[in-house]
Amino acid sequence: MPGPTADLFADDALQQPAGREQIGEESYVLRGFALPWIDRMLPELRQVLAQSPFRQMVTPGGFTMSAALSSCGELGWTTDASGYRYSPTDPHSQQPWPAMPNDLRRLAILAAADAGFIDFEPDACLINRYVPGAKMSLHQDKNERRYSAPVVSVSLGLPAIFLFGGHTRSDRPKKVSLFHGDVVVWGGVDRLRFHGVLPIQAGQHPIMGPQRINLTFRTAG
Ligand code: MD3
Ligand code: FE
Repeated sequence: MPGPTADLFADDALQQPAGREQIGEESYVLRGFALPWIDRMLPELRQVLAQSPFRQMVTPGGFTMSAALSSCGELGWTTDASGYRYSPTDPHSQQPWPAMPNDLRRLAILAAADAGFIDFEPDACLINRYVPGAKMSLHQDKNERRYSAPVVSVSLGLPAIFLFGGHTRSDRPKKVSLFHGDVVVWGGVDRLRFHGVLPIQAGQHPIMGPQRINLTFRTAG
């Protein structure tokens, strides 16, 4: 019989706290990580959206994106006929984007650290809103100046099936279900993998209603 110092941590499964799932070499789903933060996040999110409301953007190819977007932080992401880019101002108001609220920033930094990325300094938070039927086609995120920082995403509301592809568009993506309160951290060798979101299924979330909101924190500048 093992003694009192039996090797509790010999089992690999015990090395990772329950709720952390590795989905790539340097990517992790932190199940429910944001749940204790929801009550602080939602009023902050509401304030950001009062200043920079969701809008549907048009890609350089002339397609209207089905997800509606906003941003907060020093930089926000926009797209129009002339291309994709980060900008310090909201093109609608021509004012700076709303500041990144404190709790949102702290949550992103703690999640990054939990996945092993210490000293994450996000300067941009993109906010995507999906109504049922909205999706995001496979793409890479390449507008950030450096790829050394991870991307942290927080899922709120209706569930989504996230597509986690490879380094070429034709690599068959893995499907990962994401639920309200889940946080995902992507970094290192996974940072430039293709990814997307399948069309959101109709439904009602008890807190968020008939929508999914995704926040992605990045170091863009
Ligand atoms: C993996 N958003 O805003 S979050 C995006 O659920 C975007 O709204 C999706 O893709 C959403 O660009 C997915 C996850 C995400 C974001 C950036 C990544 C995953 C990533 C960058 C590299 C690898
Ligand atoms: Fe993306």
